[in-house]
Amino acid sequence: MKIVFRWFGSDDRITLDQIKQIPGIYGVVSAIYDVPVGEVWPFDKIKRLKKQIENSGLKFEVVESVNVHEDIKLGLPSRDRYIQNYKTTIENLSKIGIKVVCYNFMPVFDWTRTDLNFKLEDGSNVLFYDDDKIKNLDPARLVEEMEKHSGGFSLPGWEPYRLKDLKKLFDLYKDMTEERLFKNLKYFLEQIIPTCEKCDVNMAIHPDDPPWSVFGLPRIVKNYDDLKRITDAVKSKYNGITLCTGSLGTNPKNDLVRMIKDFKERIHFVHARNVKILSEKKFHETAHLSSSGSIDLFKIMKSLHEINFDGYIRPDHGRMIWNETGRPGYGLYDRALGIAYINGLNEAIEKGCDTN
Ligand code: DNO
Repeated sequence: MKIVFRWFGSDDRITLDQIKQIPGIYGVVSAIYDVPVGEVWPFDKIKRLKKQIENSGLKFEVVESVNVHEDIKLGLPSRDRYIQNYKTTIENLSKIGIKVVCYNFMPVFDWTRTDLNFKLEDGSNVLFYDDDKIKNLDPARLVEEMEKHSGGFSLPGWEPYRLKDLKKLFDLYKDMTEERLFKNLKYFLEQIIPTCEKCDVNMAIHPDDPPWSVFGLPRIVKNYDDLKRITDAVKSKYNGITLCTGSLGTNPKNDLVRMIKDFKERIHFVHARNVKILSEKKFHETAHLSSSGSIDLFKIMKSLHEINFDGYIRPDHGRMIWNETGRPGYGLYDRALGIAYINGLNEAIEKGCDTN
Protein backbone atom coordinates (compact mmCIF):
# COMPACT_ATOMS: atom_id res chain seq x y z
CA MET A 1 0.00 0.00 0.00
CA LYS A 2 1.10 3.54 -0.59
CA ILE A 3 1.25 5.96 2.32
CA VAL A 4 0.16 9.47 1.54
CA PHE A 5 -0.39 12.70 3.48
CA ARG A 6 -2.99 15.39 2.96
CA TRP A 7 -1.48 18.69 1.90
CA PHE A 8 -3.54 21.85 1.39
CA GLY A 9 -1.37 23.46 -1.27
CA SER A 10 0.94 26.45 -1.02
CA ASP A 11 -1.19 28.01 1.73
CA ASP A 12 -0.58 25.02 3.97
CA ARG A 13 1.74 25.85 6.85
CA ILE A 14 3.09 22.34 6.55
CA THR A 15 5.60 22.20 3.72
CA LEU A 16 6.28 19.51 1.16
CA ASP A 17 9.85 19.32 2.46
CA GLN A 18 8.57 18.50 5.93
CA ILE A 19 6.24 15.85 4.56
CA LYS A 20 9.07 14.34 2.54
CA GLN A 21 10.93 13.60 5.78
CA ILE A 22 8.22 11.33 7.16
CA PRO A 23 9.56 7.75 6.96
CA GLY A 24 7.87 5.59 4.34
CA ILE A 25 6.00 8.46 2.70
CA TYR A 26 4.93 7.93 -0.91
CA GLY A 27 3.14 11.11 -1.84
CA VAL A 28 0.57 13.74 -1.02
CA VAL A 29 -3.15 14.05 -1.47
CA SER A 30 -4.22 17.51 -2.54
CA ALA A 31 -6.68 19.55 -4.57
CA ILE A 32 -7.16 22.78 -6.48
CA TYR A 33 -8.67 25.08 -3.91
CA ASP A 34 -9.41 28.22 -5.89
CA VAL A 35 -11.81 26.93 -8.53
CA PRO A 36 -15.47 27.34 -7.54
CA VAL A 37 -17.31 24.10 -6.90
CA GLY A 38 -18.89 22.76 -10.08
CA GLU A 39 -16.42 24.42 -12.45
CA VAL A 40 -13.78 22.58 -14.46
CA TRP A 41 -10.33 22.28 -12.89
CA PRO A 42 -8.10 23.73 -15.61
CA PHE A 43 -5.40 21.44 -16.90
CA ASP A 44 -2.64 24.03 -16.44
CA LYS A 45 -3.40 24.51 -12.77
CA ILE A 46 -3.38 20.77 -12.15
CA LYS A 47 -0.14 20.38 -14.05
CA ARG A 48 1.51 23.14 -12.02
CA LEU A 49 0.41 21.52 -8.77
CA LYS A 50 1.80 18.17 -9.87
CA LYS A 51 5.11 19.72 -10.84
CA GLN A 52 5.38 21.51 -7.50
CA ILE A 53 4.73 18.27 -5.63
CA GLU A 54 7.07 16.20 -7.75
CA ASN A 55 9.85 18.75 -7.38
CA SER A 56 9.84 17.81 -3.71
CA GLY A 57 10.27 14.15 -4.54
CA LEU A 58 6.68 13.23 -3.70
CA LYS A 59 4.02 11.62 -5.86
CA PHE A 60 0.62 13.13 -6.61
CA GLU A 61 -1.84 10.38 -7.54
CA VAL A 62 -4.82 11.03 -5.29
CA VAL A 63 -7.13 14.03 -5.24
CA GLU A 64 -9.21 14.88 -2.19
CA SER A 65 -11.74 16.14 -2.95
CA VAL A 66 -13.38 17.07 -6.18
CA ASN A 67 -16.48 18.41 -4.47
CA VAL A 68 -19.86 17.63 -5.94
CA HIS A 69 -22.04 20.64 -6.71
CA GLU A 70 -25.14 20.86 -4.54
CA ASP A 71 -27.39 20.89 -7.66
CA ILE A 72 -26.19 17.35 -8.43
CA LYS A 73 -27.09 16.17 -4.93
CA LEU A 74 -30.42 17.95 -5.19
CA GLY A 75 -31.09 16.52 -8.66
CA LEU A 76 -31.85 19.93 -10.18
CA PRO A 77 -32.01 20.34 -13.98
CA SER A 78 -28.78 22.33 -13.86
CA ARG A 79 -26.96 19.21 -12.65
CA ASP A 80 -26.13 18.05 -16.18
CA ARG A 81 -23.85 21.00 -16.79
CA TYR A 82 -22.04 20.35 -13.50
CA ILE A 83 -21.73 16.65 -14.26
CA GLN A 84 -20.25 17.49 -17.64
CA ASN A 85 -17.72 19.72 -15.88
CA TYR A 86 -16.95 16.96 -13.41
CA LYS A 87 -16.17 14.61 -16.28
CA THR A 88 -13.85 17.15 -17.87
CA THR A 89 -12.07 17.55 -14.54
CA ILE A 90 -11.62 13.78 -14.35
CA GLU A 91 -10.16 13.79 -17.86
CA ASN A 92 -7.78 16.60 -16.96
CA LEU A 93 -6.72 14.84 -13.77
CA SER A 94 -6.07 11.61 -15.62
CA LYS A 95 -3.71 13.37 -18.00
CA ILE A 96 -1.28 14.09 -15.15
CA GLY A 97 -1.55 10.58 -13.71
CA ILE A 98 -4.21 10.93 -10.99
CA LYS A 99 -5.44 7.46 -10.04
CA VAL A 100 -8.02 8.15 -7.33
CA VAL A 101 -10.59 10.88 -6.76
CA CYS A 102 -12.08 11.09 -3.28
CA TYR A 103 -15.46 12.81 -2.99
CA ASN A 104 -18.50 12.79 -0.76
CA PHE A 105 -22.23 13.08 -1.19
CA MET A 106 -23.21 14.72 2.09
CA PRO A 107 -25.87 17.42 1.71
CA VAL A 108 -24.77 20.96 2.66
CA PHE A 109 -22.06 20.12 5.16
CA ASP A 110 -19.13 17.79 4.94
CA TRP A 111 -17.85 16.44 8.28
CA THR A 112 -19.46 17.89 11.40
CA ARG A 113 -18.07 18.44 14.90
CA THR A 114 -19.30 20.42 17.88
CA ASP A 115 -15.88 21.34 19.27
CA LEU A 116 -12.68 21.84 17.32
CA ASN A 117 -10.37 22.20 20.32
CA PHE A 118 -11.41 19.69 22.94
CA LYS A 119 -8.65 19.24 25.49
CA LEU A 120 -7.59 15.70 26.30
CA GLU A 121 -5.95 14.71 29.58
CA ASP A 122 -2.53 14.69 27.93
CA GLY A 123 -2.94 18.40 27.13
CA SER A 124 -3.50 17.91 23.39
CA ASN A 125 -6.50 19.19 21.43
CA VAL A 126 -8.85 17.14 19.31
CA LEU A 127 -12.14 17.35 17.44
CA PHE A 128 -15.24 16.43 19.42
CA TYR A 129 -18.83 15.56 18.49
CA ASP A 130 -21.90 15.52 20.68
CA ASP A 131 -25.22 14.85 19.01
CA ASP A 132 -27.17 16.30 21.94
CA LYS A 133 -25.53 19.62 21.29
CA ILE A 134 -26.34 19.46 17.56
CA LYS A 135 -29.98 18.69 18.25
CA ASN A 136 -30.49 22.04 19.90
CA LEU A 137 -28.35 24.07 17.59
CA ASP A 138 -29.22 26.27 14.64
CA PRO A 139 -26.86 25.24 11.81
CA ALA A 140 -25.88 28.87 11.29
CA ARG A 141 -24.72 29.00 14.91
CA LEU A 142 -22.53 25.96 14.38
CA VAL A 143 -20.98 27.57 11.34
CA GLU A 144 -20.19 30.67 13.40
CA GLU A 145 -18.65 28.51 16.11
CA MET A 146 -16.54 26.57 13.62
CA GLU A 147 -15.30 29.79 12.06
CA LYS A 148 -14.48 31.28 15.44
CA HIS A 149 -12.46 28.32 16.58
CA SER A 150 -10.74 27.28 13.40
CA GLY A 151 -7.70 29.44 14.10
CA GLY A 152 -8.26 31.44 10.94
CA PHE A 153 -7.85 28.40 8.70
CA SER A 154 -10.39 27.44 6.10
CA LEU A 155 -11.66 24.00 7.00
CA PRO A 156 -11.93 21.36 4.31
CA GLY A 157 -15.60 20.77 3.74
CA TRP A 158 -16.57 24.08 5.35
CA GLU A 159 -15.56 26.33 2.52
CA PRO A 160 -17.35 29.70 2.69
CA TYR A 161 -19.19 29.10 -0.59
CA ARG A 162 -21.28 26.37 1.03
CA LEU A 163 -22.31 28.52 3.90
CA LYS A 164 -23.38 31.82 2.46
CA ASP A 165 -26.93 30.79 1.60
CA LEU A 166 -27.46 28.31 4.35
CA LYS A 167 -31.15 29.01 4.83
CA LYS A 168 -31.86 28.75 1.12
CA LEU A 169 -29.93 25.50 0.94
CA PHE A 170 -31.81 24.00 3.85
CA ASP A 171 -35.07 25.01 2.15
CA LEU A 172 -34.01 23.23 -1.01
CA TYR A 173 -33.37 20.07 0.98
CA LYS A 174 -36.65 20.36 2.87
CA ASP A 175 -38.34 17.42 1.15
CA MET A 176 -35.23 15.45 0.32
CA THR A 177 -35.37 11.82 1.39
CA GLU A 178 -32.62 9.22 1.51
CA GLU A 179 -34.26 7.50 -1.45
CA ARG A 180 -34.17 10.59 -3.62
CA LEU A 181 -30.65 11.46 -2.58
CA PHE A 182 -29.56 7.95 -3.47
CA LYS A 183 -31.25 8.22 -6.86
CA ASN A 184 -29.32 11.42 -7.47
CA LEU A 185 -26.06 9.73 -6.51
CA LYS A 186 -26.86 6.85 -8.87
CA TYR A 187 -27.58 9.25 -11.70
CA PHE A 188 -24.26 11.01 -11.07
CA LEU A 189 -22.34 7.72 -11.00
CA GLU A 190 -24.00 6.41 -14.14
CA GLN A 191 -22.86 9.52 -15.94
CA ILE A 192 -19.29 9.73 -14.70
CA ILE A 193 -18.15 6.11 -14.33
CA PRO A 194 -17.78 5.51 -18.09
CA THR A 195 -15.41 8.51 -18.16
CA CYS A 196 -13.50 7.05 -15.20
CA GLU A 197 -13.21 3.73 -17.03
CA LYS A 198 -11.90 5.42 -20.10
CA CYS A 199 -9.43 7.52 -18.10
CA ASP A 200 -8.47 4.86 -15.54
CA VAL A 201 -9.43 7.05 -12.57
CA ASN A 202 -11.03 5.37 -9.55
CA MET A 203 -13.79 7.22 -7.73
CA ALA A 204 -13.77 6.73 -3.95
CA ILE A 205 -16.81 7.96 -2.06
CA HIS A 206 -16.12 9.14 1.47
CA PRO A 207 -18.54 7.94 4.15
CA ASP A 208 -20.76 10.38 5.95
CA ASP A 209 -19.02 11.89 8.93
CA PRO A 210 -20.54 11.21 11.39
CA PRO A 211 -22.50 8.33 9.83
CA TRP A 212 -25.97 9.47 10.79
CA SER A 213 -28.32 12.28 9.91
CA VAL A 214 -27.19 15.70 11.14
CA PHE A 215 -29.61 18.66 11.29
CA GLY A 216 -32.30 16.45 9.80
CA LEU A 217 -30.48 16.15 6.45
CA PRO A 218 -30.52 12.73 4.79
CA ARG A 219 -27.30 10.69 4.77
CA ILE A 220 -26.72 7.69 2.52
CA VAL A 221 -23.14 6.51 3.13
CA LYS A 222 -23.43 5.38 6.73
CA ASN A 223 -23.02 1.63 6.96
CA TYR A 224 -22.54 -1.71 5.23
CA ASP A 225 -25.92 -1.72 3.53
CA ASP A 226 -25.39 1.77 2.14
CA LEU A 227 -21.98 0.82 0.75
CA LYS A 228 -23.47 -2.31 -0.76
CA ARG A 229 -26.25 -0.36 -2.41
CA ILE A 230 -23.82 2.20 -3.79
CA THR A 231 -21.32 -0.32 -5.12
CA ASP A 232 -24.15 -2.34 -6.68
CA ALA A 233 -25.70 0.75 -8.28
CA VAL A 234 -22.97 0.88 -10.92
CA LYS A 235 -21.07 -2.35 -11.17
CA SER A 236 -17.61 -1.16 -12.02
CA LYS A 237 -14.49 -1.26 -9.91
CA TYR A 238 -14.12 2.44 -10.74
CA ASN A 239 -17.17 3.09 -8.57
CA GLY A 240 -15.29 2.70 -5.31
CA ILE A 241 -14.96 3.67 -1.69
CA THR A 242 -12.77 5.60 0.70
CA LEU A 243 -12.71 3.49 3.83
CA CYS A 244 -12.58 6.12 6.56
CA THR A 245 -12.18 4.19 9.80
CA GLY A 246 -12.96 7.16 11.99
CA SER A 247 -16.16 8.09 10.15
CA LEU A 248 -17.74 4.64 9.90
CA GLY A 249 -16.17 3.62 13.21
CA THR A 250 -18.11 6.09 15.34
CA ASN A 251 -21.05 3.72 15.01
CA PRO A 252 -19.99 0.59 16.91
CA LYS A 253 -22.40 -1.45 14.80
CA ASN A 254 -20.22 -0.88 11.75
CA ASP A 255 -17.97 -3.91 11.28
CA LEU A 256 -14.97 -2.44 9.47
CA VAL A 257 -13.24 -5.79 8.98
CA ARG A 258 -16.29 -7.20 7.23
CA MET A 259 -16.44 -4.13 5.02
CA ILE A 260 -12.78 -4.53 4.05
CA LYS A 261 -13.34 -8.19 3.17
CA ASP A 262 -16.55 -7.70 1.24
CA PHE A 263 -15.75 -4.50 -0.63
CA LYS A 264 -12.10 -5.29 -1.22
CA GLU A 265 -11.73 -4.50 -4.89
CA ARG A 266 -13.75 -1.33 -4.43
CA ILE A 267 -11.57 0.17 -1.69
CA HIS A 268 -9.14 2.54 -3.35
CA PHE A 269 -8.29 4.82 -0.47
CA VAL A 270 -8.11 4.40 3.31
CA HIS A 271 -8.31 7.12 5.93
CA ALA A 272 -6.77 5.72 9.10
CA ARG A 273 -8.28 7.63 11.98
CA ASN A 274 -9.02 6.67 15.57
CA VAL A 275 -11.89 7.94 17.71
CA LYS A 276 -13.04 7.29 21.24
CA ILE A 277 -16.74 6.64 21.56
CA LEU A 278 -17.98 8.09 24.85
CA SER A 279 -21.64 7.14 24.49
CA GLU A 280 -24.11 6.85 21.65
CA LYS A 281 -23.36 9.56 19.06
CA LYS A 282 -20.79 11.21 21.27
CA PHE A 283 -17.08 10.84 20.55
CA HIS A 284 -13.76 12.58 20.29
CA GLU A 285 -10.80 11.89 18.08
CA THR A 286 -7.56 10.44 19.45
CA ALA A 287 -4.02 9.43 18.59
CA HIS A 288 -3.90 6.64 16.03
CA LEU A 289 -2.76 4.01 18.53
CA SER A 290 -5.47 1.36 18.95
CA SER A 291 -5.43 1.59 22.74
CA SER A 292 -6.07 5.35 22.57
CA GLY A 293 -9.52 4.94 21.07
CA SER A 294 -12.31 2.59 20.04
CA ILE A 295 -10.89 1.51 16.67
CA ASP A 296 -8.54 -1.44 16.45
CA LEU A 297 -6.04 -0.17 13.86
CA PHE A 298 -4.10 -3.43 14.03
CA LYS A 299 -7.15 -5.38 12.89
CA ILE A 300 -7.75 -2.89 10.10
CA MET A 301 -4.17 -3.14 8.86
CA LYS A 302 -4.22 -6.92 9.11
CA SER A 303 -7.42 -7.09 7.07
CA LEU A 304 -5.94 -4.76 4.48
CA HIS A 305 -2.96 -7.08 4.17
CA GLU A 306 -5.28 -10.05 3.81
CA ILE A 307 -6.95 -8.49 0.79
CA ASN A 308 -3.53 -7.47 -0.59
CA PHE A 309 -4.57 -3.85 -0.52
CA ASP A 310 -2.30 -1.94 -2.87
CA GLY A 311 -4.17 1.36 -2.88
CA TYR A 312 -3.49 4.52 -0.92
CA ILE A 313 -3.71 5.10 2.81
CA ARG A 314 -3.31 8.27 4.79
CA PRO A 315 -3.32 9.10 8.49
CA ASP A 316 -6.34 11.19 9.29
CA HIS A 317 -6.83 13.85 11.92
CA GLY A 318 -5.31 13.00 15.28
CA ARG A 319 -4.38 15.39 18.03
CA MET A 320 -2.84 18.83 17.93
CA ILE A 321 0.29 18.30 20.03
CA TRP A 322 3.59 19.90 21.06
CA ASN A 323 2.13 23.41 20.87
CA GLU A 324 1.55 23.11 17.17
CA THR A 325 -1.01 25.51 15.78
CA GLY A 326 -2.72 24.72 12.53
CA ARG A 327 -5.80 23.59 10.72
CA PRO A 328 -7.89 21.64 13.27
CA GLY A 329 -7.50 17.93 12.61
CA TYR A 330 -4.57 18.47 10.29
CA GLY A 331 -1.44 19.00 12.33
CA LEU A 332 1.90 17.73 11.11
CA TYR A 333 3.14 16.01 14.25
CA ASP A 334 0.36 13.66 15.20
CA ARG A 335 -0.33 12.67 11.62
CA ALA A 336 3.38 11.92 11.20
CA LEU A 337 3.21 9.82 14.36
CA GLY A 338 0.20 8.10 12.81
CA ILE A 339 2.33 7.17 9.81
CA ALA A 340 5.11 5.89 12.05
CA TYR A 341 2.53 3.67 13.73
CA ILE A 342 1.11 2.45 10.41
CA ASN A 343 4.68 1.66 9.30
CA GLY A 344 5.22 -0.34 12.48
CA LEU A 345 2.04 -2.32 12.04
CA ASN A 346 2.86 -2.95 8.38
CA GLU A 347 6.36 -4.20 9.08
CA ALA A 348 5.22 -6.52 11.84
CA ILE A 349 2.44 -7.93 9.68
CA GLU A 350 4.65 -8.28 6.61
CA LYS A 351 7.44 -10.01 8.46
CA GLY A 352 4.99 -12.55 9.69
CA CYS A 353 4.97 -11.95 13.42
CA ASP A 354 2.24 -13.73 15.27
CA THR A 355 -0.72 -11.69 14.15
CA ASN A 356 -3.47 -13.45 16.04
C1 DNO B 1 -12.31 15.64 6.83
C2 DNO B 1 -12.19 14.87 5.58
C3 DNO B 1 -13.35 15.16 4.65
C4 DNO B 1 -13.11 14.51 3.33
C5 DNO B 1 -14.27 14.65 2.39
C6 DNO B 1 -14.05 13.85 1.15
O1 DNO B 1 -11.36 15.86 7.47
O2 DNO B 1 -12.06 13.53 5.82
O3 DNO B 1 -13.47 16.53 4.49
O4 DNO B 1 -12.01 15.06 2.72
O5 DNO B 1 -15.46 14.27 2.96
O6 DNO B 1 -14.85 14.37 0.15
